[in-house]
This record gives sequence, C-alpha cells and structure tokens, in this order.
Amino acid sequence: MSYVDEVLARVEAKNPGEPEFIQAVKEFLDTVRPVIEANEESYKKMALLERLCEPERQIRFRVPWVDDNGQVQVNTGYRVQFNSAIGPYKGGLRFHPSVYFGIIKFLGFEQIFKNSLTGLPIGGGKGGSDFDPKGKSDREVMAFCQSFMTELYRHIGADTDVPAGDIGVGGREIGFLYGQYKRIKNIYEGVLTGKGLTYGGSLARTQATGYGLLYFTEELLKINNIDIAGKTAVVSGAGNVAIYAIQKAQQLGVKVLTCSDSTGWVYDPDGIDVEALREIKEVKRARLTEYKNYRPNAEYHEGRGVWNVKADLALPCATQNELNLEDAKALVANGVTAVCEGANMPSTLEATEYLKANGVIFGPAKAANAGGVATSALEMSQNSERLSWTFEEVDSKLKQIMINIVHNIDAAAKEYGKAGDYAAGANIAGFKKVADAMIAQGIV
Ligand code: NDP
Ligand code: 2IT
Repeated sequence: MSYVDEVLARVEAKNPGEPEFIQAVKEFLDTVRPVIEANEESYKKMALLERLCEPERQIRFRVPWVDDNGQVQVNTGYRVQFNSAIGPYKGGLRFHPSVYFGIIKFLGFEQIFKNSLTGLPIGGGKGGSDFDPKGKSDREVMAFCQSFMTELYRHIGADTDVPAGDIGVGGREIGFLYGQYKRIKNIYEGVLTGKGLTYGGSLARTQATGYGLLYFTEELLKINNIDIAGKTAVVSGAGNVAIYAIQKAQQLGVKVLTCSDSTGWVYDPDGIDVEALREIKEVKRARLTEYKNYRPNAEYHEGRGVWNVKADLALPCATQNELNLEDAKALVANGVTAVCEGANMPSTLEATEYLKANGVIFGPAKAANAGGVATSALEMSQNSERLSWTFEEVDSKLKQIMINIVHNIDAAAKEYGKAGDYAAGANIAGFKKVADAMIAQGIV
C-alpha cells in the first residue's frame, strides 16, 4: 500500500462519522500523490501526512444563553486550530444548525492550503456553532455571541488565532463578538477580521470573497484564451459571497441569471438585480420569495435547480456538496465552459471528476475563494500598523493576489505533469509551502 493510501485509511478509521472531513482529505491526498511519491521515504519517516491530517488543537465548549422568552438555550461551540506552520491560525466562524466537528474539521483542513496559496503568513483554523441566527432577534444574537466569546476569548489573539465570518456570521455577529472580547481582555487588538469600518475593519473585506472569485475566474479564463465579457453565469447562494460575486460579474460584463437560498431559487432573464438582492438579504434578512416584488419578470422556484439553467459559467456560492454528479451532467449537457467555486467544497468528488473529465475548466474552492481570507490578512496588516488603506489599495492588492494564485496553481499543475488540472495545482502549490515550513520546524 502506498504511503498516501495508508494515511487515507488511517484518517478514515480515526474519524468515523465525519464524512465531510474524510472527503476533503481524500480530495487533497489523491491530487498531491506526485509530490508525496517523489519524497515518500522521508515524508513517511517524519509522519508528515499524519501530522498534517491531525489538528494541532480542537476545542469544544458549552454556549448557554437566554432567549427572548426568558428560556435558557444551550448550543455547542467549536474551534479547530488545525495548522500553524506558516502563521497564526486563521479562518472563519460558521453559525448553522448543521455544524459539528466533521464540518469544522473539513473547513479547517481546506483553510490550511487556501491560506498558503494567498502568499500571506496565515495558518489554518475554523470554528463555529450549531446556533441558527435565522429568525432570532438582534438581542438574542448578541446574547449568543457574548456567551460564545466568553469561552472562545482564552484561545484566540491577534498573534495566536484570528477568527472571521462564514455562513451565518457577518458584520453584526463580528461586532458583538469583538465587543465582548475587548470587554473581557481589555485589549484593543485585531483579534477578528471582517470588523466594521469604525473599529478596525478593512475597506473591501465585505466584497472580497465574491470580487476575488471573479478576478480569479477572469484570469483563469484568460490563460485559456477566453474573454469573460459577454458570458452568462449561474450563481447559487444569496449571502455575502454570492452577492458580491454577482456584482463583480456584472461589472466585468457577465449576465448572471440565477441565485438561491436554502428554500428556493430565482431565475431572472434580465440579469439579477444586485441592489434588490442586497436589500432583501442584507437589510431585511428575508427570503428570496420577495425578489419577485422587485422584478416581476423573474421566476421563483421552490427547492434547488440553478444547475439546470444553461450558462457559460457556474459559480457555486452557497455551501458544501451543493453541486452533485447529476448537476455536473446537466451543466456539461448545457455546454458550460467553467465552474469556479465560491463556497467551500461545493462540488462532490464525483461531480468534480465528471467536470474535469469532460473538459470543463475547474477552479477549486481553496484557490477561487481565497480572496476573502487574503483580504482578512490585509486587515491584520492594517491593524498592526494602525493605519487604514483606501478601497482602491485593498482591491488592487486583492486582484493581484488572485492573479498570482491562478499563475501559481497553473505552474504547479504543469510541473507535476497535470497541466490544466487546477485542483491538483492548488493542492500541490498550497501543500509545498506548508510542508517545507513543517519540516523546517522539526517534530511538533
Ligand atoms: P452567508 O451566510 O452570507 O450565505 C450563505 C448562503 O448560502 C445563503 O444564501 C444560504 O441560504 C445558503 N445556504 C447555506 N447553507 C445552505 C444549505 N445547507 N443548503 C442550501 N443553501 C444554503 O454565507 P457566505 O456567503 O459567507 O458563505 C457561503 C459559502 O462561501 C460557504 O461555503 C462559506 O464557507 C464560503 N466562503 C465564505 C467566505 C467569506 O468570506 N464569507 C470566504 C470563503 C468561502 P439561507 O440564508 O436560506 O440559509
Ligand atoms: O472560508 C473562508 O476562507 C472564510 N470564511 C474567510 C476566513 C477569514 O479568515 O477571512
């Protein structure tokens, strides 16, 4: 049995009941085989892959809080500090009822290599809770966030571990979390990113993941001699990533036909109205059923269905495993040119294989959505130097980072005989830096 297969079997045996984590490890290990095989003996002796697949630290804690009826509620909080070889742990917090260790570990694992690809000094971590912010009052969200931070504060810090947003955690939640951290620690430091602009946040962080996804897609198409202008796109999701992906796509001359949330999806033949979407989701925190009130020509459908709409580009921006084999077949049948992942691990392993086998240009999540965390790292830099950069400065740095990522993953894929396999290129390029740093730092 090869070293990769040995480690994979060990990860499966050690992490039962965590299919998302095993999926992420499998996808990663399968594509980095050429690098591992070239160094098999030494990597095996120092158990490099076993160490890489074992989080440095996993924290799980009780989060009690009082709801608006005076009833005490209890949720579970998580933080997985996965790998600090190249910098302090960095990665978002997810508040969603589906959260458990398997989700947080897959996200933390992906984050290690994504953060490496940004070229900035940040390690990998992720956290969250099974708390569902949907339908809660602002006071309830504040009570939850304060209780969550009352435990989390002792594990994080500007040079230790710097959380940010993810599903269910946006500007409102980061504000409440930051306030409680500062109150407990009496330190005004950049311990979270995605902060508000009045208390240390960075311009362009809100837009960064979605904008970065489009800068990445534009460049990836360009190296394949395709111009993004004039293309059509289907987008899933209607949250932070989807909204700013749609906005930037439109600025680049792309017509975006769809968006979705967990109850249904919208088809707008005239192109999604971003301002309407922002009002529905960012201001009213309402459902997509409202979209028709703004755009009578649009259709609203219950359930899922965006991947059946014919378009040149598909940009999944909602959640893991939202694009399965059947969806991939529908996209290919409709002649899709490229799939670039805004969400984390939105395509199943079978879907990814099918898309690649059918000549679709595939931009993997850990490269395509790295613009969010890259801009978080730029927020950390601004906090350290106690300065704020202009929107244009941050946005141009973000764009350059995404362009560099495209060229780095393309080069890594070519170097290992996998030209055009950007998923392999991303994993290889992300891995090599982390592996070098781990080896240099000895057995820790
Ligand atoms: P938001 O909470 O802002 O939006 C999430 C969107 O996805 C909502 O439209 C939500 O619908 C939908 N969604 C969430 N869970 C499900 C589900 N189980 N089934 C169907 N739809 C679902 O989160 P973000 O936009 O921040 O995150 C979206 C994705 O992007 C995630 O995979 C996240 O990990 C990833 N990501 C986020 C980054 C960031 O900076 N925010 C950076 C890099 C990646 P509903 O409101 O109905 O639940
Ligand atoms: O998945 C991700 O990269 C994020 N949710 C953003 C993490 C961050 O630290 O900005």
